[in-house]
Amino acid sequence: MKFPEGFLWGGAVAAHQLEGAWNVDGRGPSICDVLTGGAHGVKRVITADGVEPGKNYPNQRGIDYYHTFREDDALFQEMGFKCFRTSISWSRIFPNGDDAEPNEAGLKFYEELFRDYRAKGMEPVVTLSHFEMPLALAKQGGFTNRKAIDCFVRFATTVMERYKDLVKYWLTFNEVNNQMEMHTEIFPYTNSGIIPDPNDTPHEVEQKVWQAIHHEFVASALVVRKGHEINPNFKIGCMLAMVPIYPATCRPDDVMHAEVLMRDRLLFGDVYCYGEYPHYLTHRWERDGFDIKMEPGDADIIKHGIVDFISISYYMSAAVSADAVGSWDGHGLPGQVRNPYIAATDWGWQIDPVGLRYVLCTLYERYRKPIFVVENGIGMYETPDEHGYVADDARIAYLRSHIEEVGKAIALDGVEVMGYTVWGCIDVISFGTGEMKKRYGMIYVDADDYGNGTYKRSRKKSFEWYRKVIASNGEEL
Ligand code: P53
Repeated sequence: MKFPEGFLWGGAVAAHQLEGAWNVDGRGPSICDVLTGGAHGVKRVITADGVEPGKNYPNQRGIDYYHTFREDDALFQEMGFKCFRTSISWSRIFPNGDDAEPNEAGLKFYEELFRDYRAKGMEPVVTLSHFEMPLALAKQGGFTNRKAIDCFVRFATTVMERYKDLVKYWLTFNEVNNQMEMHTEIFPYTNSGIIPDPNDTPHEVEQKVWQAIHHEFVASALVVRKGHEINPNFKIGCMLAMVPIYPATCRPDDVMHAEVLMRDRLLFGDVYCYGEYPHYLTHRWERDGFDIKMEPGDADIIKHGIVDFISISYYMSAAVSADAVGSWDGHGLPGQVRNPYIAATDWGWQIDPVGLRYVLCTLYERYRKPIFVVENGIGMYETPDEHGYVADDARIAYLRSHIEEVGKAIALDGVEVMGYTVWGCIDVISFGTGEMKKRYGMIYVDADDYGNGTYKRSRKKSFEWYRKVIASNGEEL
């Protein structure tokens, strides 16, 4: 298995899932600070009016990385990371989103953080928006409000200016396509700051989501353009959650159903990479009676803000049957069925390494742009021994099989892959459930779902395994 020279091996996290320190040094509350902890099958609750007494808000604590980053980074360095992906918490820089001046303490924090990555030999890969809108902006409609474009572009240009010599790789909106699950409240909320309104009909919710998406496309394109002005060497990418959708059978109705649903992912790549709305989307808006407000210059902005590369998260695949659509309960995909050929995690995520090669091929053939796998990993329940050691063989098996498929995409299919970062390389708060016990790390963190524990870090078995993978540039799997 040959990986290219300079392949960016590393790990990935997001500010809201590990920094904690939610109300220090001038930081304003963000949308994730008012999300309660849930569990598999127990939804996280959005308390957008504020913090409610007696409720558990895990993102306010994270794993306290705000205070421990130097020591944690030293562990990443020990594994030999070539890069490290994190996000900038928007409300550390603009506490309310529309403040007149940025918060210097926040800017200083990320300057120290990015300097620390560089000092430890890790190239920073920075997500600008990873479910971290300032709560104050969400209360004004989030990205449904055109004002959010200006606020986001100002935030992005402020940090791109400040870190222009420290950061080269930027990602705009994390997993922007999650919100296509429009009626699962958490997705429009975390992608776009849309606070659920119980009075909205499904059609009204959908109208809001499409409007927000349009504003995000404009914002992203402006950021790509301005970023290249700030530093022509910047590489600015989009970020898609790539869960490929397979037809449950080769029955033509199933194939067509899967094809139509895949548009909900590919439409984002189409706009980011081709610079215009695909026909199937504009047709769908017209067909279904959506009225997306656009300003005269928007099409031109989108045309001239094409991304340099595509980044993806990859965890699982899905299968759909045209027959099951009628029984759809509004969660997950319409007609989603279990794939009998593959296993699933304890959270029901279907493990499919070949699907990773499949999406790398699909995206490269369609867009011909380099692809960066910026999230891949497995969430598991884990109990360490008395030394904090976890023999996480299942994680090693998961990562190995997925890295093998990345290698095949490079060696057999000729796909240009820039790098690979393991999601939650240190245990963090799960995004979907808010749990600590859904662990992804190669480093164990002694903390539970309610913030009890010593927060001590310890190396799992996968730590040494991944160190060798990186040291051998992927040859020793
Ligand atoms: P958690 C769904 C499908 C694929 C990726 O997720 C997803 C989701 C949302 O649950 O989210 C990404 O922690 C996201 C990360 C997140 C990670 O996957 O729910 O970008 O913030 O932590 C894993 O198990």
